[in-house]
Amino acid sequence: RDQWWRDAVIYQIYPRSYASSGGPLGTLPGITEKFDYLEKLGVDAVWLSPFYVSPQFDAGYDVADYRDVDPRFGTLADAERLIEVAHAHGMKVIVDIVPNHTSWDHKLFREAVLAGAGAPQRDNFWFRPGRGEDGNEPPTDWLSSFGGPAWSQVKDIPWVKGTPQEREETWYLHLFDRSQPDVNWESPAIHDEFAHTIRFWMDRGVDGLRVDVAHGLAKDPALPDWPYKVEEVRYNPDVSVPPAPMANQPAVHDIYREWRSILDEYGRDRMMVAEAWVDTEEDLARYVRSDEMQQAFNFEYLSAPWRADRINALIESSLRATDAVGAPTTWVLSNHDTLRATSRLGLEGVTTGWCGNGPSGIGPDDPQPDAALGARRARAWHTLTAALPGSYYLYQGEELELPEATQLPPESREDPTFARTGGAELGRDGCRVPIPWRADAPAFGFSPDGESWLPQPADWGRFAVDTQEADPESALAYYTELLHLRARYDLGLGGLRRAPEYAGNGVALINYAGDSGKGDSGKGDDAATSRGDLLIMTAFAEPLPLPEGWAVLLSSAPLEEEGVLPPDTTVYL
Ligand code: GLO
Repeated sequence: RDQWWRDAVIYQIYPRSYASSGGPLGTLPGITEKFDYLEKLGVDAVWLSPFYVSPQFDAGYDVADYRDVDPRFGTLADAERLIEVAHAHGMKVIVDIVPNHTSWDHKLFREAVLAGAGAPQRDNFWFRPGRGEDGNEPPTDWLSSFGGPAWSQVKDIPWVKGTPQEREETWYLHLFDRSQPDVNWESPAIHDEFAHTIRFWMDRGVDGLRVDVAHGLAKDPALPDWPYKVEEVRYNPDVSVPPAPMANQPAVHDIYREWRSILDEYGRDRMMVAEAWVDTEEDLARYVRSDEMQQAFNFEYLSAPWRADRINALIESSLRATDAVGAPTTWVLSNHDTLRATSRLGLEGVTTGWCGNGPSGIGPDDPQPDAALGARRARAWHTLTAALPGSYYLYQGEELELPEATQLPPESREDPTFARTGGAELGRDGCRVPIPWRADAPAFGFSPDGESWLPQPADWGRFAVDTQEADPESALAYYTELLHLRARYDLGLGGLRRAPEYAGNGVALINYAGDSGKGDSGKGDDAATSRGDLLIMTAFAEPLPLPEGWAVLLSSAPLEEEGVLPPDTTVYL
């Protein structure tokens, strides 16, 4: 079907933490074994975080060769086999493309450095002389998203030792780790490198691309000072700063138009989804115009606090912004960069962390989440989300209600954020702990060798897939049913209307399944909403005295007490 992504349930796999066929890191053959599990769960597509050749300073988001598989994860033949098996299970495959920066081990960066100051190869990246009398201050005051300055010196790259460059004072730009030099999209060689990469994976049958740091590729060439962190000023109404010279520059859109025309050569069923941290939903919608990408992650939704009025307003405004450009809305509550939803929702006043403001991790000395509260809220919010029209992203382990690992010892942490901030920011390892598959096996069945690159909490047997498969009341059973209900009623293609008659003092939305575009989403009244420590109550009803589909009710009190539930309604919370 064309435009399969419009209502797809897309499951994010973080390869190093999903399933291993040997050793402490997850592998591609390990993932390939799990497509029966994924099919049973009811996902339509998988998105794989990077598995390309990489020195792994940023868990593979530092790519040394975009067109080959890191031997730690397998071989190119393993990737081809994974794609084939996914397709045989009726699932699409999205791979990650990392076009804002390469690894410092990428051929183009090595060539650029070793060619020496002033060589044309240097135009592929951002090399600049330093400021100050001796040139020993960074060229601008920009900050790395992982902490510290966004510039490092050529002479400090480990492999320049013993070359003429070991005395070179020139700086290079890296918005992330110093091992991740930003590429210069003004350079034709960069366009060629990524066009080649996109064709390479499309030729191997990949159905879509997730574009990392999609807001960042174009920089204001004047490189004006800007001493903030992009992530900290996003969605933060308290911070008012001039526009970022390294984010959301108009020129990024030319790049996506170029890529879209490549994708379209392969037919109308290949897609791109933008990871773009921009200020407004209107800015985000510009990435999904008809000649650019098909989707962009809705991070404002993911960054929302636990308040019915905010969540409800975001549902409306998100639908309005994407409707205006004819794109599907995406709904996402977690990924490999944010605190796991079950934990952050169990702490008052904590939102997503890292990209979406807030702490990047939760450590042993921090206030610990109320696990039961967090899991209940996460389940309620997911249930609401699964009932919305558009595409629904799940991060591995959300279906198991895995919590953030909050007790990781400092020496086990690998996220560069931890090292670059001297431990002041914990980083994202807590949401990346390997999946528990079997309660009674070493490393909970993650690897046949009983190893796991991050320690798994000792009590994770209760979250293990086999434990949950044996329990009809488990989170896994619940999410499986949820995804099947969503599919059965075609909710992803539905339209929304408000149903004040069912709202009590909350908000009720009815999804008119299959009635796409006819709902009056975005035009609803501003009915009073509840706030405070609210419960989101979600009801499915079969039969429900409503037109079709189901009702989603946001309410501050149990539905029974409010007397707003139609008779014969099954309440799943
Ligand atoms: C978010 C990515 C993140 C990477 C970063 C650098 O921005 O998903 O995990 O660390 O982008 O590539």
